[in-house]
Amino acid sequence: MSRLRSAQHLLLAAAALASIATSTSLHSCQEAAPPQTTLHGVQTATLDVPGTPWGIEYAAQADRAFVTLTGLSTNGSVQFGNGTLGVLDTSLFPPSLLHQIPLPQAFQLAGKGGVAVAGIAQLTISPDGGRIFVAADQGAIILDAALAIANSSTAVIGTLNGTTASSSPGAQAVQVTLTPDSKYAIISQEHGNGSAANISLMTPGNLNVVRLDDTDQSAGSSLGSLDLGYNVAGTAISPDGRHLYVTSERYTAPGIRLSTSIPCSELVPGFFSVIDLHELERNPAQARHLDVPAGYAPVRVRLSHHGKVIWVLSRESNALLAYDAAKVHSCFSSSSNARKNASDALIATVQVGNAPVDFIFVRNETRIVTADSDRFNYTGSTTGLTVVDVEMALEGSTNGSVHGRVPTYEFPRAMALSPDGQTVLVTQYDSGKIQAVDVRTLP
Ligand SMILES: *[C@@H]1O[C@H](CO)[C@@H](O)[C@H](O)[C@H]1NC(C)=O
Ligand SMILES: *[C@@H]1O[C@H](CO)[C@@H](O)[C@H](O)[C@H]1NC(C)=O
Ligand SMILES: *[C@@H]1O[C@H](CO)[C@@H](O)[C@H](O)[C@H]1NC(C)=O
Ligand SMILES: *[C@@H]1O[C@H](CO)[C@@H](O)[C@H](O)[C@H]1NC(C)=O
Ligand SMILES: *[C@@H]1O[C@H](CO)[C@@H](O)[C@H](O)[C@H]1NC(C)=O
Ligand SMILES: *[C@@H]1O[C@H](CO)[C@@H](O)[C@H](O)[C@H]1NC(C)=O
Ligand SMILES: *[C@@H]1O[C@H](CO)[C@@H](O)[C@H](O)[C@H]1NC(C)=O
Ligand SMILES: *[C@@H]1O[C@H](CO)[C@@H](O)[C@H](O)[C@H]1NC(C)=O
Ligand SMILES: *[C@@H]1O[C@H](CO)[C@@H](O)[C@H](O)[C@H]1NC(C)=O
Ligand SMILES: CC(=O)N[C@H]1CO[C@H](CO)[C@@H](O)[C@@H]1O
Repeated sequence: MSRLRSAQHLLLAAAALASIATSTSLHSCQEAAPPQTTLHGVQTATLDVPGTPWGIEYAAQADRAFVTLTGLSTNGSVQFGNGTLGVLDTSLFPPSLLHQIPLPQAFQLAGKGGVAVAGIAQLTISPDGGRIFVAADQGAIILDAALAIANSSTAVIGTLNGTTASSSPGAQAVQVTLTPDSKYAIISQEHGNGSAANISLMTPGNLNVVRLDDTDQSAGSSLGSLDLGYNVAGTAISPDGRHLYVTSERYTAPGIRLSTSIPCSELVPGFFSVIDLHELERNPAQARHLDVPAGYAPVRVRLSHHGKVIWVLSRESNALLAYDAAKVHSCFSSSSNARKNASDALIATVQVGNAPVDFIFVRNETRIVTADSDRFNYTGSTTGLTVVDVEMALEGSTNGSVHGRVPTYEFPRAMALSPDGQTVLVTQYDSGKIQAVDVRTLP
């Protein structure tokens, strides 16, 4: 039996263990995470880059990757402006920075008109590999991938600006999600159109839906938005293309952690939403099926390749959560009761390191690696990459599911897996570095 097959059997077993797994309190708020075993013998190498690297993705073109270099970090706070798209040569270990494509200044201004701080954020590559969408300000910047690789001065081909004279979908776009047919760009607006700096002015985050032009690769028009919770963050599309999952860090505006001075007792938990993708394309405001509680500050969601497990990473719980997708879906697909309570869909919780903000599947989904940012820097806490054994996690094993921690620099933030599956690149936001990890040397 293949490891993956057996993982599927274990999923069934794990479902039976659900009541045991959910009895753990790991998904409540946690300040510093317990110390982890440091893994020795994992091969890593580091590249210094200018500014604060955030989003990172491998290009469809051989031996190239893209990274957003989002601003300059001075005294621990980021000054947005002069952000670029970096083009990497990944034939080397670590990769090298070939050149930087300047991005439009108008999309990286801070504190515009009393709304949230803004800047460039993560990047997304279109399914055909031809275009790059960089989330920025209240919209996105579109680049031609081949022209960016060629360091062409015409690599930026357009922008998406959801703001009109009468309405604004948001002020802090953090991620662009493209539908599998590339007809729609869904922009996660972390803070909506209110102020991120002033809780009494804060509005819920949302998904702003943009219909991309069929013939003009550089244009699109906003269809509308779906309001969600506060600090809308990660998204994932189901393998069958029917659902979009998206995390909201909190149910209410207050209850956000901005520093260690805000204790767990003042935080509010968050959730992930299940959204009907086809309805989102027609009538965004009506597309939300269900919200599922997901610990404190859930920031990332990703699906197993078969779509049966929904994995969620909760930053203020220091936890990786696994949900049985069929159970989640049964809560809104049952004809008798449109919205049942999905809390029994949680099948595993894994204790990871401090303030995890991204995760990635490696080794054919037998391992998950989390980027533990430690962004609030508790006394005695540390950054790192936690290596999780997926089978053990789904089996409900508390002790066996974590192999240990790979040391990193400051604020590991986003990760990408090379097409050959052998290298993970991790941006280190506060250190101006990209760390390369040799996947073959992980336990
Ligand atoms: C952007 O670069 C210009 C020219 O080097 C510099 O004057 C300006 O201060 C920079 N802005 C930011 C926000 O870094
Ligand atoms: C990339 O293009 C810019 C602007 O034309 C130029 O200044 C820079 O030297 C180029 N970089 C490389 C590595 O050719
Ligand atoms: C987006 O459009 C609005 C309204 O036309 C305009 O005020 C704003 O400056 C635009 N944003 C950017 C970054 O171009
Ligand atoms: C801001 O967003 C809210 C929804 O969160 C919406 O009701 C309001 O109309 C928006 N304001 C503008 C100016 O677009
Ligand atoms: C936040 O916004 C409210 C409502 O406009 C205002 O009264 C208050 O002074 C603002 N607080 C800060 C710190 O700007
Ligand atoms: C869902 O069920 C759980 C456990 O049965 C309960 O603690 C929770 O309050 C319920 N949530 C809602 C929204 O009814
Ligand atoms: C990964 O898993 C898939 C699905 O079970 C399987 O077809 C494939 O052979 C596996 N690949 C490797 C390298 O193990
Ligand atoms: C984290 O806190 C320690 C003291 O507890 C301090 O020495 C260190 O510089 C801090 N790191 C960051 C990135 O703020
Ligand atoms: C997990 O490990 C701890 C410390 O080694 C031990 O005390 C505990 O009994 C173990 N728990 C299980 C379920 O094996
Ligand atoms: C906390 C702090 O000192 N922030 C400062 C960092 O530097 C920028 C730019 O010089 C200032 O604007 C901040 O006030």
